[in-house]
Amino acid sequence: MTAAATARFSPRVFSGIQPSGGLTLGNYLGALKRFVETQNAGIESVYCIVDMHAITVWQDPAKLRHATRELAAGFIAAGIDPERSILFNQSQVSAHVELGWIFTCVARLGWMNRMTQFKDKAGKNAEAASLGLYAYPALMAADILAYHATHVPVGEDQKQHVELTRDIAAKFNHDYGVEFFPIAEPVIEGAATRVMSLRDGTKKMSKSDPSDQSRINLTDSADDIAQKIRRAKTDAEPLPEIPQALEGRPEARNLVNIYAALAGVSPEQVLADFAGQGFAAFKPRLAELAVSVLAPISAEMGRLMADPAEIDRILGRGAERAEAIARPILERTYEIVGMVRSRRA
Ligand code: AQP
Repeated sequence: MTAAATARFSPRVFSGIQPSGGLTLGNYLGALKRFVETQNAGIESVYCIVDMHAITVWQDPAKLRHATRELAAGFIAAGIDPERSILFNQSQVSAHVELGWIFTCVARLGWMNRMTQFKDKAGKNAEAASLGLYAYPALMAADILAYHATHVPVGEDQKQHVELTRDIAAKFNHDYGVEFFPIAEPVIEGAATRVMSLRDGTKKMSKSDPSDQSRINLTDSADDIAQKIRRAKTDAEPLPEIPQALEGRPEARNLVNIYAALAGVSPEQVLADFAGQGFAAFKPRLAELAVSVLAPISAEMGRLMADPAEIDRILGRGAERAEAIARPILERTYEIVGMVRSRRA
């Protein structure tokens, strides 16, 4: 963010994940792992399980409840401390939806028509997609701006939505002659900003991909992880010496990037260690590494999921803390827009 656009806002991070299925390695490397780093760097962080976004595509209610709790367990198992960070589910803080409506009235149809994720998710049958799926980015802008968040760590796929959030904030500030909302910055860093499907290196690894073989789930057993990596699509060439030589080899590049992100090293370093070796040698090492990182997270998720009441308590407490930040910002927004607010609290 430019210094001018955010100078008067203290740094605050907001990010969210949808409980639209189990967590994938893509969510872990592109989001969760980085959330933990941000929290540990001491930056005030608000993390949201965006259940209202999840229902833009129909969700089975029992599965949605389970996925929400499992996602909370995933956040905590990955290292989010609900005392230091604020962790809650979106539907418990109505400020998101209220501000979302105001932003639905600020955002322009032309802007929404350019959102590539809607085109990808709605596919050829856009007429049958929900209105919510189309309007989703306005709610996402509200998620971020209800906290006056200045930084939004996301994977590459969400960059366009954070840019739309900036446009909405700027238009609101301009239309009402205020400097009320910060122009939040997407933070897209690391070797795994876009983890690709194990079956198709040109497609994002996604929790809603119909093929379970396309992704590694955080709840997969060690055997499943090893088997999925063994079967991952690759080519017959050995690994090259430099990342540039992976051009035109999306599957190979993906596995190298995954290795680098899991090991916390650069892709250059991975290739320095594996150049000249084929996938028969590389895949077992990658599987071993993935299991060593994910097995403790998966075990901790299992332990937390044994006590859903405690998870609900954590989410409830997080929602109260989130509300305490978002409600005054929303009330001020109502005032700016010209709503009469005469009800006694
Ligand atoms: N493959 C990925 N690589 C890197 N980052 C990723 N993220 C998701 N997939 C990858 C990041 O995870 C965060 C949460 O994403 P989300 O669940 O809110 O929505 P999404 O991006 O639509 O993720 P999915 O897994 O593809 O969900 P479905 O299948 O429900 O659409 C975001 O920061 C995202 O960038």
